[in-house]
Amino acid sequence: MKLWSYWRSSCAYRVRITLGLKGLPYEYQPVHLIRDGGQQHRPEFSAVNPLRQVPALEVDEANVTLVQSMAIIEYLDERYPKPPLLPQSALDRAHVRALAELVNSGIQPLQNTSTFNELKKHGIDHEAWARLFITQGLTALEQLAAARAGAFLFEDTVSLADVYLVPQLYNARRWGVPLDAFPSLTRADQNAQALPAFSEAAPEAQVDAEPT
Ligand SMILES: N[C@@H](CCC(=O)N[C@@H](CS)C(=O)NCC(=O)O)C(=O)O
Repeated sequence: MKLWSYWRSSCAYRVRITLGLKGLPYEYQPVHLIRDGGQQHRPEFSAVNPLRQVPALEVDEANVTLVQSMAIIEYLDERYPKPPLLPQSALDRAHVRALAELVNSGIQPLQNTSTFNELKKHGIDHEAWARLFITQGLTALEQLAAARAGAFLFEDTVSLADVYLVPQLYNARRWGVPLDAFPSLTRADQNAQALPAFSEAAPEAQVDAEPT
């Protein structure tokens, strides 16, 4: 398999974690989201993903390239079911998907590179914007998760929710969001980061990582 990725992309980070959890080897194809005006805008990449975003994953069947982290991760979970990323019951699966979706559609799009570029054009402080929406989102995530959180965001087993949480907390730290008010989130993050699939997927561990 081949993963189009950028070391600091939280969305590609989710797929890297999943590939690690499933024990799947892959080729890493860097797409620099800043350099040259953003390599995601090159025709060879927009042919892969018309929305010009990483991740994209070329899978090893039917010469297909998948886009959208949720679709990619659910595909990997269905095709390589061990360890499962979703719980047994339909109700629990809905809860775990809601936790992941809160990050996927409720936080990350508001702190995306293209969003920041537009804010800058309008003279808006994108860092304050990022802190505001990440804080609001994580506050909601803590409330939604707390009752059923354990060692991980859903009970005591790694799930899709942790795959979305850890990269989002990486971004929160990057933009200086205080995390003291989110004990369920930080506990799950700490336990997940102790696992090789998470530490090996970390931005700083990627071949295209840059000094910060
Ligand atoms: N919903 C998409 C979002 C993908 C996305 O926003 N990717 C970001 C990096 S995390 C990106 O490539 N941004 C490029 C840009 O905004 O120009 C997914 O989960 O895959």
